[in-house]
Amino acid sequence: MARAFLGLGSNLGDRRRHLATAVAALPDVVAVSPVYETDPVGGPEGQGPYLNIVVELATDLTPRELLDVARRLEAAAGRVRAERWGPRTLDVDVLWVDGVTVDEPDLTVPHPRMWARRFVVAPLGDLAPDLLPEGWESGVEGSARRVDNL
Ligand code: A4P
Ligand code: MG
Repeated sequence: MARAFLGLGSNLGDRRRHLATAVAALPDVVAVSPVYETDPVGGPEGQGPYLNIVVELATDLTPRELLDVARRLEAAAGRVRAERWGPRTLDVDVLWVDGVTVDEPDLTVPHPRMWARRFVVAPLGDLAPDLLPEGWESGVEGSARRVDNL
């Protein structure tokens, strides 16, 4: 059983419902972070703000199986991939699995950009402050405002 963290984000449609539906369908959930409203990082001008959360799992699933779950949930939310970092109903990223690294063309764990983004670091820090690297504040971009709980 490994501790694993997924990052979920939505900035299209009923954002809260997309997050809640995904969390309800995830296996092995042990904790859900507060909800943060965050300014979009990257992508086209003028896309709306995101709601972001991080979910902790205690799971026997491999990172590859977690990515399959993520893709299924994105498809179920009606996600259409138009442009990189473009607006989406639901994005599910595999952030971290204790003791595991993966470096494959379609799957990198830990997520390569996670420490540079406040929309990940803020909710992750609520669940697992032990994971935050020393001095993370200096390398993090974007804004995150804690709204409430899901
Ligand atoms: N992929 C590789 N490693 C992983 C992983 N650990 N978890 C591959 C999930 N996917 C991984 O992702 C592109 C490809 O990354 C997938 O096919 C998968 O095989 P995508 O979800 O199709 O497209 P994307 O999300 O637009 O691209 P990317 O590069 O994954 O973007 P990021 O880095 O995930 O950033 N701003 C705010 N405020 N909140 C957000 O949630 N999200 C993004 C997406 C940008 N800006 C944001 C937010
Ligand atoms: Mg993604």
